[in-house]
Amino acid sequence: QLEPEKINTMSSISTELPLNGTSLEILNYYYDTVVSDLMSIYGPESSLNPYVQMTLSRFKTVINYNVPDGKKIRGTLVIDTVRVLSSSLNEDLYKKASIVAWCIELMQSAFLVTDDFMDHSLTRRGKQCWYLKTREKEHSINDSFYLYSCTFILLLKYCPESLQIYKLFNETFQRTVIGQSLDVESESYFPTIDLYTEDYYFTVIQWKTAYYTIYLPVLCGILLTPAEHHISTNVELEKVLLDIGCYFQVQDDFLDCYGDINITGKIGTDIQEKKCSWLIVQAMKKCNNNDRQVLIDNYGQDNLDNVNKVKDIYKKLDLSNEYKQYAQKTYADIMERIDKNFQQSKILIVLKKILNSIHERS
Ligand code: GPP
Ligand code: MG
Ligand code: MG
Ligand code: MG
Repeated sequence: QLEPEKINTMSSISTELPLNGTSLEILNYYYDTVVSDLMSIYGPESSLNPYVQMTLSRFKTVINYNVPDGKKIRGTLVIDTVRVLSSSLNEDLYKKASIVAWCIELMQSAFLVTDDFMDHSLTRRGKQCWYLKTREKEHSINDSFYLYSCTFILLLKYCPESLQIYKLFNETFQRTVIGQSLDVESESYFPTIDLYTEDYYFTVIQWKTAYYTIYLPVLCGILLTPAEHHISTNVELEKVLLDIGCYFQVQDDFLDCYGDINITGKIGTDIQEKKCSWLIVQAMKKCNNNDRQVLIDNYGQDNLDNVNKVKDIYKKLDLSNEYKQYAQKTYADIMERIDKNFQQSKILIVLKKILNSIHERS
């Protein structure tokens, strides 16, 4: 049974488009439009087969539980990009950008519903994971399909002319699925955890996280801005966006072990799940033979004692400090590349804004 008080209805959003508000306020303004479009796609409620109506109403609950409560980093990034690049901002463009932004948030929620099931997680955004809320866990697979299918309904309605955006969504979706497969199959490619490599790690996170988290929103923002301001996408831009995305996932791996659950809203499972996480890759680089054996014996076991033994080694190796150094260096390196390569372009403002907001997050 769902707890009604936990279902977000976003009832406090403004009734007028907050043109001078933050990108998040603009995004939130269009939430009701998105939900009502999705609910009326098969015709008015009165003419609908009652069973289908019942199901759509259940899917409304799925959307309200899984979509609106996140930080919406990806969604706001689309609007931020459009705001920086376009000099002829109008209500139509804001609406289009916001709908595309919600499409990314819908895709993200589809990923999270499935990811939490696959990772045996318990909480997400401070609430129980969706697969623990459905009558049977397996129903969440279909709910994830539903959430993803919403993106194409909305893209077709609001961007019928943009084949490029469809292609980008589809390709990004598949890249993420490939990344997720690498993530969950790490154990079959590397029989013991001391064989996990940094090269493998960065391949996994680029594919499972960086494309959909940073590359997709910024590219959507670029594709949505009128042609006269068009930024040509180039190899260096792609590299910087993906590297920011990888930094984001390294941080996510760090927070899986060291984050405050009240802030992250999720309880980490990377150690139990034997993930090829940034922390274990660093631990393997730094540890002595004794520590290595303790890690091999205890990593990947769903038991608090085993997990604590792994955490003790992380502490002994001072991995939080290792992370701090990595974060400072990565931030400085990417900032330098942004300054060097994008001085002539408005995209510089977007890139610095994303990098700074990620660098500051906890
Ligand atoms: C982040 O991994 C990657 C995803 C959420 C992509 C999932 C892709 C699918 C095709 C299902 P994570 O497990 O570290 O994220 P979190 O820490 O938020 O659970
Ligand atoms: Mg997960
Ligand atoms: Mg995962
Ligand atoms: Mg994680």
